[in-house]
Amino acid sequence: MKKANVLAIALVNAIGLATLGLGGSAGAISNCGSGHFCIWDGDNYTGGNAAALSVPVSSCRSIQTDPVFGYMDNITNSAANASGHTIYMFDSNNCSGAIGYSINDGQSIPSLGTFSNKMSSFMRADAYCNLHC
Ligand SMILES: [Ca+2]
Repeated sequence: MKKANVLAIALVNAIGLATLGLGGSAGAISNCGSGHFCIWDGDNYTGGNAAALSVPVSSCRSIQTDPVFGYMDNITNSAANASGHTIYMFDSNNCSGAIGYSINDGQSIPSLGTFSNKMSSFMRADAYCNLHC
């Protein structure tokens, strides 16, 4: 299972935007594979950079230090959540500091507004609350 996830991530990265699809806002969540948290550097699920990320069960995932997806640090402007869980996004690395944005499962956000170009890490809300709430 873990190897399959890693392979899927590698393929998405290699194929890039074609895999995520850029068919406009209507396709945002349908183009984000089940179990993934998808981010784009442009508003409305567009732009030259995107990623479909696996979501750790209980730990923070830092974009800033990610060997594969480090290019997405501080450039995310839109997001879709097909992970099956509410996700909290953070401006800081390691999910430290204030929660910058919350996105529910099945939700697509065409513009992160004041949180645009800030996301550096993310975490499942339930896992975060197990530690901090
Ligand atoms: Ca940041």
